[in-house]
Amino acid sequence: MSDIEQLVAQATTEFADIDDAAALEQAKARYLGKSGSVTELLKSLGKLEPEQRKRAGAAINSAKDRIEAMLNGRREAIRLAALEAQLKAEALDVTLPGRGLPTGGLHPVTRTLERIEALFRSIGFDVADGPEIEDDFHNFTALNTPENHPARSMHDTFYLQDAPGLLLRTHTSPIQVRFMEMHKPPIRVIAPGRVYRVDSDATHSPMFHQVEGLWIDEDVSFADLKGVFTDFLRNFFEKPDLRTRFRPSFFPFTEPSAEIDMSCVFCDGNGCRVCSHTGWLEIAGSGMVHPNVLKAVGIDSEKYIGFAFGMGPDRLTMLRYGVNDLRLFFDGDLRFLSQFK
Ligand code: 2U9
Repeated sequence: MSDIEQLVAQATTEFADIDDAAALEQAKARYLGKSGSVTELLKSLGKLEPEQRKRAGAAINSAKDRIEAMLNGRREAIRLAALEAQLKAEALDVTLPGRGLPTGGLHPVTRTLERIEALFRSIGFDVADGPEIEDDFHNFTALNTPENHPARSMHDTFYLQDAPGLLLRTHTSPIQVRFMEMHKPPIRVIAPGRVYRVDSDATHSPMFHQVEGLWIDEDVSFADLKGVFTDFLRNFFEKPDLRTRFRPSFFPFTEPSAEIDMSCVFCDGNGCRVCSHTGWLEIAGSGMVHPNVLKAVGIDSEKYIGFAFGMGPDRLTMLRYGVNDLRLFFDGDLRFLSQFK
């Protein structure tokens, strides 16, 4: 075998053993590089006779072409092997179940608040809000609550230590006081929001929610209160046969005042554990707005009259979903809360 053919045979075995791209390029340099064996052979052609040079040149060029072809073949094989290895390493099992997108949900009390707002909006009420830090006037004085009233004591109300006269609102009534200061009758508004009292046990939380409502006009009567509130409860609980009863009561800001009971939504009034076998559940307070309250906000109490009511959406949520501990709503335990998604 000629030197040239020997070189081709040598390259063939050498290339076949290489399975690394960088090593292959180094091997290439040994044959085709500036001082590679094939290049050296080409350089030596100059020393030959023209006839010989022609034959040897053709043979070397053919060897060079074959070595290049082998190189290209090997390069492609190495590239494919690397790709294969990568695909194997990064293999995806498309039959695995997806991880899923975690979805959030509204807090059950928020759902109740939105439901109450939608129902009252549908009969023409505005929805108002206001500050949770209130002053003495809007939380108590304007609401006909005298200086010596027990609701004002440190025992019942959170006062701000460094801001005399400021406190955490104990009801959402100050929202309506502010609304009346800014609007002329007719006024139809509900006031949902967080309120605060010094109180904490299984049925009381220092923070809880209220929704109060107010309708002021020239000829609003107690009959309107009964109609509006009974209709609201029937829609809220989706029970067209739900009944209400109004029991005389006392609040400083209404006169006359009444507690509102509704027929028990668990036994339809027949008596069960939830309603202590009475058939009735206490659900709200209400009354005709006291003339002193209208005077405090500059509304003519001779010309205008209205009703007000107040209810606890936390309790409404417990009754709607059958939850028996108020604290579950405020503990932030997702095992409980995610059931309401
Ligand atoms: C203005 C005038 C009068 C709102 C009223 C009640 C009766 C009441 C509580 C019951 C338990 C709310 O859920 S609760 O904490 N509310 O009993 N609230 S009348 O009367 C108003 C409000 C605003 C200007």
